[in-house]
Amino acid sequence: MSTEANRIAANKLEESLSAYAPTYRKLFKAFKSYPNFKQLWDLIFLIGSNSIKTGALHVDSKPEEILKEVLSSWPGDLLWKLNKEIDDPYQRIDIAKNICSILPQLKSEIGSDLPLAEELKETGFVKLNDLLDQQSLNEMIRFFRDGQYSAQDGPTYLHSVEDIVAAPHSLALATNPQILSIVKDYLGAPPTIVDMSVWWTVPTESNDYGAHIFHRDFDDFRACKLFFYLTDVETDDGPHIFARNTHDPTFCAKLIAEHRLPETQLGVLFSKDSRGIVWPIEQFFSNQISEITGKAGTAFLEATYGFHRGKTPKRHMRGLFQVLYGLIPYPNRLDRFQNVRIDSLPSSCVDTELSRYAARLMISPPNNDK
Ligand SMILES: O=C(O)CCC(=O)C(=O)O
Repeated sequence: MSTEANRIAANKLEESLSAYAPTYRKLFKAFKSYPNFKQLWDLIFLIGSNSIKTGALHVDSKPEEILKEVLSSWPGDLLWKLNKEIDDPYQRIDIAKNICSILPQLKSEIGSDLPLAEELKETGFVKLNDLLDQQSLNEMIRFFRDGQYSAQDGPTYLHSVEDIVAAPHSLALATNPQILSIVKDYLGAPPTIVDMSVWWTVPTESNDYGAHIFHRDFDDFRACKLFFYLTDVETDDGPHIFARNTHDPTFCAKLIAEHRLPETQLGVLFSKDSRGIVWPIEQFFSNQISEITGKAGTAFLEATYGFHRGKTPKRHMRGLFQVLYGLIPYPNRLDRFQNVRIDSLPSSCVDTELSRYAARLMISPPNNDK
């Protein structure tokens, strides 16, 4: 395009972005108190204009396309930083609601699984049964056992995301209609699979590995994870540990009041990922904490904004498959999937609008449908 054509197109786009301003205002309302709000707002217009030049946006692009483009550029990075920086749990809830209000409304084909979603909302945890038959489970375990690790982090050995997506049944699990329906109800919007991981944790004497210290995850303003064991896990085999209800600031505030602690302690309990806080989490939440043990194939959904950790295995190695569901495909998440390209969901998946949306970061064409 000539410079003049670029300028005209940019002006037109700016006009059309202005028309969507109320949507963006709604999204960024909750950021108003944050000093970077103005910068974020300006960036959206800048990105919108620049995107014309790269051909990523057209003057008649739909609002969802504009939003995707905008979120996958600088403002997406900025949002990511805000997500990491904003500690106030009530402000986070407010922001999550605003984000949900502009995401597409997709129906779950099997309807809502309300009791399980309610349990997840209330306690931050819900157990799932019979996700894979024995033969499928064996196929999946064999694939990872015979596969190559691509990285090591402390006592954990990780598989690449490319291998995980290629593994038998992994996408069928990640897009399981019951799971997507529960997660959709929990998030308040259709879930996006923003990460998948598989790791093996080997027995070790040391307890000072980061994921084995109680912490909160700041993956998105609202997110949750599917955990799926690839080995039998008893108490000495590194079970996952969760403190129920600790994702909920109202619950934590009530407990603080019951313990006659100052209200300001709530801020301490929700500060950053909380790994650094000197707080007797084990004692304070003793009634909430449980180890999740079970056979290979044991599965649960968890709001990992609540306190959780892995227990250091002392006996057998533990295999864990995880899917992270979030609201926003932040740029760093897009990077995770950049080498993963599938034409469509494999035949083992139930192909619905919701499952295609959830898996869209890995479905071709690259860079077009994010
Ligand atoms: O290994 C575990 O069970 C801990 C996992 C964890 O901390 C996480 O996924 O954020």
